[in-house]
Amino acid sequence: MMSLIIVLGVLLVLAIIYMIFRVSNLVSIAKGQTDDDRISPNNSLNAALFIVFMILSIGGFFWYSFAHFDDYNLPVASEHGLRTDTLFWITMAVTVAAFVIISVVMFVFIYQYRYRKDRRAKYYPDNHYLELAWTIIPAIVLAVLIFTGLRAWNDITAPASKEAEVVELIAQQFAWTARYPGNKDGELGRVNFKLIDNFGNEFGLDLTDKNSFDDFKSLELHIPKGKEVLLKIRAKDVLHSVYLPHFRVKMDAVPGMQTQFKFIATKTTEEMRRETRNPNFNYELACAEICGRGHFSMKMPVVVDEPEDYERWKAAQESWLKQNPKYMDKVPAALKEAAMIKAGFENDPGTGVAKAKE
Ligand SMILES: [Cu+2]
Repeated sequence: MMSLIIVLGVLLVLAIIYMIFRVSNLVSIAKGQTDDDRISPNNSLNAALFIVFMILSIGGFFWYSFAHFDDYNLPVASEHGLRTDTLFWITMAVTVAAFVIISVVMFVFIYQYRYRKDRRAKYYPDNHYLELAWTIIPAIVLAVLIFTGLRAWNDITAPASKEAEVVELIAQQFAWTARYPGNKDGELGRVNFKLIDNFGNEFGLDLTDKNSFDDFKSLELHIPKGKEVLLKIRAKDVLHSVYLPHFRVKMDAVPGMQTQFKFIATKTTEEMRRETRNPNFNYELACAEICGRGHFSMKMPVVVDEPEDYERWKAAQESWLKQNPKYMDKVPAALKEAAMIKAGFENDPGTGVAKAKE
């Protein structure tokens, strides 16, 4: 209702402005003024206003870009991030230069060649050299930008090395969950979306696969500094997007399809706290795809540790199976013993039956 009133109000104001314009036009015709008498003064005023607009908008553009530089240019903390940042700023320099030249020429021409009674337009049909120049130069510049960008993209998205630390990120409305391959086998267990249930198996973990026994869940993304990390990304409901701004990582999470991104973090959380002089600094993973009402809150804390601290953190994590011992029922009989060991259960000496350590 309120928005309807606002829309009606705006329409009314526009109608009034139009009526004033119409009336003043009719009055000047009634006074016997010619077209030139009416057009010329307004025309010069408009032309001057274009110059004012040009100065304000280009000045505002540069002022904002410099004054808020730190708000949109976060310190970079990954290896490929340095490369993409360099490419970004080269592209920015070229496009801003073109933007400023074209804008200034456009507004100055509007002012310079505004209507004047005694001026006639010059007939200038074409100039082949000029056309060749403005076709070939941008074509070469764009080709260089695109091919260097493509080469960087191919390197960044190339397959990860065998030694890469694999972490699975699962997106759902409106939270992120990480699954680590575990402390025993270092392999992610098989998953199947049909196995996802409401009682604990949020990953859809397939317990007939022995690699799944030691997998563990984390609500914080821990990664080591200086080591390649491969994120395997999936979504359980709608499109989401993994966005790690400090690492210049962005990759969509697509339902029914695994996507991935590999990168090397170059600064630990501690180092970043010192660099930003902010003792409360924390890396963050944010969802970068409007995925529903709670999209704004869909984020995950990220911790970058020294490799030793990372290994220590990993070793301290409890396997998912140990946290959800009822799923032992789903483990095939032949694998039960292996599952007990890998999941970190201990044998109960009293009964001789293995059971979860509380
Ligand atoms: Cu999301």
